[in-house]
Amino acid sequence: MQKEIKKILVTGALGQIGTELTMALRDKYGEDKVIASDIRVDPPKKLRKSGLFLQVDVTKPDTINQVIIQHDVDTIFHMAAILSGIGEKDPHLCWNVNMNGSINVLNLGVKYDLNRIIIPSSMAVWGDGVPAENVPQDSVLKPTSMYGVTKVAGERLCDYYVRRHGLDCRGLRYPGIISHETLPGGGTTDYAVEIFYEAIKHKHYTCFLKEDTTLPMMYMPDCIKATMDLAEADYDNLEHHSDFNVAAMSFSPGELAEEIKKHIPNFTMDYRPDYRQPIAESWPRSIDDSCARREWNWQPSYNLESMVSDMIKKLRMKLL
Ligand code: NAD
Ligand code: AKB
Repeated sequence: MQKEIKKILVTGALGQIGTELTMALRDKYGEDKVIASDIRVDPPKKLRKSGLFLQVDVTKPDTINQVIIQHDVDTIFHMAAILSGIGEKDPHLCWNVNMNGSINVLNLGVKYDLNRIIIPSSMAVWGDGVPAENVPQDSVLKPTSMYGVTKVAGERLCDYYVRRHGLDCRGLRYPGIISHETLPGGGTTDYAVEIFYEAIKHKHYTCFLKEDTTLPMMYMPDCIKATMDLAEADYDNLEHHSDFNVAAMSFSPGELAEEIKKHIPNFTMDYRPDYRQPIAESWPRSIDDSCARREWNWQPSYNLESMVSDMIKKLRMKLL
């Protein structure tokens, strides 16, 4: 029988996903059951007021070790990472945080026989040799970015710890995540968040990807649901562990701009592709997530239309 989740540590809790995940975990398990941590020490008020926040650098195993012992942590949601854009500018930092951070968390998982560890992966695991449409669960993994290299190695590492140590480690390959609470942290899909801020504030956005670059994307409520549902899924039903494909919608910058124009008719967009264009071109246009649907009943709630409408409503309340 699977053990209940009792005390959670979230690493990278000040990031785009970590901030909203921490609040959702506190709602579900109780405010005193979820410790937020990050290398940064500037938590937003909501996160600071709702529970404990600690500074933890995941490249330093002693600091994680101390938190596990002092607070009786049994489950880690490991969200600390360096994303694709910053990773290409500083590949060494990307390798250090993503690989050493993950192996530190996994080693402590074995040392303290932790209940469960959730480590996200990304669509960045794909590169040369995959079909552009409906890339299957089990496919060739030849990423061309340093971030992608660390994500493939991270998945293989987690599955190794499952097999070798019997550690319950789970992960999903998020597509680009769109949200209105915390700005994204330096990825290739960040345009799909920045565009909303600029459309509402200035009615214009200069996009760093080409107009027709279609990528898989997901709205934050679905990302949080996927992460928490996978964490609670019955272990015996899981054939995969660290590398679940998950999908929700796919669109290009041009298609996103057209959808935004339905709400902001005078919005305009131009295109100035930069170093992130080749990264985006190395990723597939759409993803087959049938294994996640079969093994833990994954199903997204938002499509392009409902995501855009909700983003504009929420950001108008925040910005105007
Ligand atoms: P983010 O960049 O917004 O946040 C990462 C957080 O990690 C930041 O708050 C940063 O301060 C922290 N951090 C960096 N170095 C650290 C260190 N040494 N020790 C502790 N904390 C450190 O990232 P995110 O978007 O929230 O991503 C969370 C996870 O989801 C990552 O594994 C990422 O690869 C994955 N993912 C995200 C997306 C997306 O679109 N946001 C898509 C696919 C996968
Ligand atoms: C990035 O663009 O780096 C992330 C990701 C898809 O992993 N959003």
